[in-house]
Amino acid sequence: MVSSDVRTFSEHLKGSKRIMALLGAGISAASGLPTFRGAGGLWRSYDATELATPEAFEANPDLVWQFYSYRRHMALNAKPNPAHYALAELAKRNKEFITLTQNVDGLSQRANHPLDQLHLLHGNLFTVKCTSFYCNYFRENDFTDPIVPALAIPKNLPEPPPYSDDKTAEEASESLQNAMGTGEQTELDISDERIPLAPLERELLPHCPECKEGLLRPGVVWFGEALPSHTLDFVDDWMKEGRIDLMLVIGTSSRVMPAAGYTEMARSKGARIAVVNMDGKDTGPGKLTSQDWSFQGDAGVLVPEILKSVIGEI
Ligand code: BV8
Repeated sequence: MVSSDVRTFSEHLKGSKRIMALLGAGISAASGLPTFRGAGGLWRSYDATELATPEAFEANPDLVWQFYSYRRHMALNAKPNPAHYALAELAKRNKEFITLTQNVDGLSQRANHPLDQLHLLHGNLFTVKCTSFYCNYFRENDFTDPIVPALAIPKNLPEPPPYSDDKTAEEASESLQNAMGTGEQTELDISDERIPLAPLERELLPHCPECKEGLLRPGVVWFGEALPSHTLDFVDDWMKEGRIDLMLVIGTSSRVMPAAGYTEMARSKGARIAVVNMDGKDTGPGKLTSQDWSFQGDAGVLVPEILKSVIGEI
């Protein structure tokens, strides 16, 4: 029977050197960022995993950019939570601890996690790169929000929706404003599918300043794209260096591969597994045993708690 005993976990943690953490969207939920599956994994009426593909970008670069511009905006307005800070503190105290994050929100970086111990499996919302085949332009730490004026989060509804016979444009717009409760001039929540999104002309989207032709895209790994080879190689080499004492699996549904596969690999290198997840059923691939731990609840609360014996109060 898997344990939820913080005391036995703390004992093992204090005796552990080679530790790996795999992070998912759940660690940033406490910072107010939606997970991929939290709301059924939807963004407006789209399955987020369907927007995070090269095909979606090819077909509708404006819609995909509105999805990413919204997530950049949300991430920039979010703050790292105690779980991000706790892992950063553990990394500062143990140079043999590495964090693999599936998240692209930049919150671990903003919690001052040592960057040489933080590995981004799926890229970063704040890296952008050119999509022209022959152009290698990219830039990191692009925190401009919006990245281009056309992607600004609207503060009021676009042109009144086409009105039906029995309503004037003003009446139609008023009824939509009322439905949205957006009388005052605040940012609209464009993740709400009731907000009409105006299609954007291609030339209004971010373009490459180097080749002048290519559209820029978010520097994230889309479904169907390979993960960064330097990251995969680093993790493979780190795993080969010897036995792993502990694997922390925090806030992930462990559904996305190859990231989720690292838990089994760590287990095969002797790691005891500790899962932190709001959903007690999301315990990752493979079966947890009595040698492992499952802590159910908010990572923002639990992670600093279970690491306290080594990092002290966060
Ligand atoms: C590749 C960046 C090959 C973009 C992302 C093997 C088997 C099956 C499928 C595949 C396979 N190998 C490859 C695939 C296909 C695919 C895949 O895995 N599909 C899935 C859907 C089945 N994988 C790929 O395409 C990968 N590429 O394999 O390439 C290749 C090789 C050579 C050449 C060409 C190709 C690329 C995958 C990367 C996709 N990009 N992100 C973006 O973010 O927009 S993945 C994206 O979704 C996130 O980064 C994240 O990784 C993932 C969502 O997962 P989670 O983070 O776990 O989030 P989720 O919402 O699912 O779960 C949240 C969890 O938190 C839940 O458990 C919840 O209970 C918990 N929680 C909620 N609140 C809290 C909490 N826990 C604690 N506290 C809380 N408060």
